[in-house]
Amino acid sequence: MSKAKTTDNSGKRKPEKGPTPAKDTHQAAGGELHQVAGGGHPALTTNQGVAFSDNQNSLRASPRGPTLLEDFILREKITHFDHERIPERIVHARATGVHGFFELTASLEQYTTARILTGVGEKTPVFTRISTVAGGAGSVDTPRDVRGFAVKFYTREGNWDLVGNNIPVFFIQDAIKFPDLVHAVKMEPDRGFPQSATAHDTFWDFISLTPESMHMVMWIMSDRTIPRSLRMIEGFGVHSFRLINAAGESTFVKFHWRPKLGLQSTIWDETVKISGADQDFHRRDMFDAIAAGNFPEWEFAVQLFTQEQADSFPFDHLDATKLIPEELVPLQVIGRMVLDRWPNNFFAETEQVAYCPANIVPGIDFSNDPLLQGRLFSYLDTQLSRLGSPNFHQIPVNAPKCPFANHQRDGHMQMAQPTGRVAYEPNSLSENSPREAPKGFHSAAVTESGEKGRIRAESFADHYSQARQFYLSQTTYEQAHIASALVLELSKVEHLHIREAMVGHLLHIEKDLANRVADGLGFDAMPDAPVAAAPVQEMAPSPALQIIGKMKATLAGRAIGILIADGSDGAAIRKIKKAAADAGASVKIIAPKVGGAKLADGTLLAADGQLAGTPSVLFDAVAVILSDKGAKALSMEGAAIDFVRDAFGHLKAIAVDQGGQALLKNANVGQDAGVVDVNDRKAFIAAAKTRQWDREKSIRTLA
Ligand code: HDE
Repeated sequence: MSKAKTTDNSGKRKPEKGPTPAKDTHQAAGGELHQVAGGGHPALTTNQGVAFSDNQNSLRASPRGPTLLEDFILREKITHFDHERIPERIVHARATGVHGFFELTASLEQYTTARILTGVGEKTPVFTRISTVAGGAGSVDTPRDVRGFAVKFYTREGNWDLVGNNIPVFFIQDAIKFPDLVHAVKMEPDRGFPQSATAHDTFWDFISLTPESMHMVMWIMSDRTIPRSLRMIEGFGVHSFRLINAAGESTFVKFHWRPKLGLQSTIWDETVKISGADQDFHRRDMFDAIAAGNFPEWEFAVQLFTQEQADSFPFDHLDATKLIPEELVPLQVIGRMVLDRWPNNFFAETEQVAYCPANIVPGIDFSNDPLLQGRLFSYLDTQLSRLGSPNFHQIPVNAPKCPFANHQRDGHMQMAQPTGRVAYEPNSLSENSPREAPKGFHSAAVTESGEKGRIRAESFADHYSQARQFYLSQTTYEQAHIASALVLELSKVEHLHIREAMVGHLLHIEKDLANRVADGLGFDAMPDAPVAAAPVQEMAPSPALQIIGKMKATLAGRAIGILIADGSDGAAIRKIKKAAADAGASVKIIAPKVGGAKLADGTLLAADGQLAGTPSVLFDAVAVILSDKGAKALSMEGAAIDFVRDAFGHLKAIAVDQGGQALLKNANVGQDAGVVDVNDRKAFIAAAKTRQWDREKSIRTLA
């Protein structure tokens, strides 16, 4: 068999077109390549810069004899390899990181001195890392899980890290519970599974004994935790922060990211199948989008409120299990973030980036949220163990892009070489050593009073009102998904008393929900509700909490798959492909063989994906264009049957010609408004922009 075209004689792949803008750089930073290997390649050297001549064989005493300890090339290479991994993040290990910029569009000068929030039109570089929480670094992209949404702004006044999630509330109110929460959700310690799932006993045991988590439970059981794309999630700073203006006055603020592409999630069954079809579904989606120049973008918005307003809220904004409904305090859009550059190296950047909620800049300050207060300690501590040195701020992805100077010295892996005698302040020996800056960081002048103690504030006692508000704010489709998710998760819980305890909590949230879940679990009788620490308040529904209401009718950022086989109609394929591409979708041709299919006119159309490896779960809508013969052949093909059945089952639009229709029939796929003739491209594009929600009740039993 001949070698692939991208392979040269040395067996190395030639660099292909991708989103990586940087040139391949293999030499150590600052090093000059002094030796050349021929053909323009730099010489392979040891880390001491010694070029070597053989990278295939270790040094042996004789051709079939023992390997010699003196082989410094082998030892250096293996030793470095043995130390390639660093401790993985205890949470948020699996992630996608991307560079980009933030641009301010409206000034908050009235509220803050922070330049990042006052310099309209200024572009600030950012590095954004979006993660799952529970799974390890090698776990799949698509479990049911919260997504971390961490942004490092390299501002002119120092690094500001906004380390948030795609859900605006959290499980617990006090940082002291975090290790318990994480131990409960992670794989169970005796058996080592499940790898990244909440559907197991220890998680629900902890949750059922932690009523404050009920609001978050509603969010994680919603489709927010099974997003279609990382480009289609919201981000939230979660906690209240403070802004401080030039007069020293402070205003509370919550930070929000809103995706330009709108919100979109998957269907549970779809997510399960995506996890098998493409473990890197989200990372690949981001990589491909950036390579294609479709840079993901988010609006940056704030909710601003005063202490007086806060005092009037029917909840405590310092409690991270509560959100401030947009209807109560509207969002003001003040900027945008565009992610436009894939990292040069995953390890150097996405793995080594060290976020810390304590990284803030003058003009921004913390609130007393006890969860935030605990986080201010945790992140620096974890980076010390993960990155192994207090000098991790010198790693390029972590280093500020503004000047920084102080008297900290030495430590593991110190890269800086400070000059002079002085490493202390005050001093009289140096004229240019760093000094305090009067306009530097000031904390808000806040009066604190009250009794010292391990006390949970009374105002934190209401655990159900916002959970109820969230559930009642959803569309009926979304409510059904929440109920079904609870049934599925609790069905995997072995201990009956845990299932019962959970349904007991649901009684406080919404009786109908409790009934649906109790029924779905096959309960004979309704368990008792636990005693609530505070009465459940009736709050006005907030439509802003829906996903469906925030989906955008667009094909931008979405993908359409066209299934073809030998004998398919080339003109029909071209027309539907053009219509989809014109509407902003990315389009892929799928055929039984990756080499392509011989169309009716005799031409060969290469495929972008082979049928068995490219199921319809990877697309937002599909077209099936087949000759009668092709339809007959594919009707015998499990992957083709699954392709159309799943597309229908996942509520997607399907365009068909006569052959496509025959495949649908043989797969027992029904007909509805979302199944359209391939010639009615307008109808197909319109249907492809949404999901066929009404179809669901005819194909799936929801709780
Ligand atoms: Fe984190 N969290 N967290 N967290 N968190 C970490 O820091 C922690 C919390 C969040 O892409 C760790 O560098 C405590 C809330 C994100 O690198 C660790 C508490 C929110 C990321 C840590 C919380 C988050 C982390 C693990 C309770 C949303 C990934 C590795 C007080 C507002 C950042 C690391 C990245 C990572 C501690 C709760 C978001 C152990 C103690 C609430 C997005 O320091």
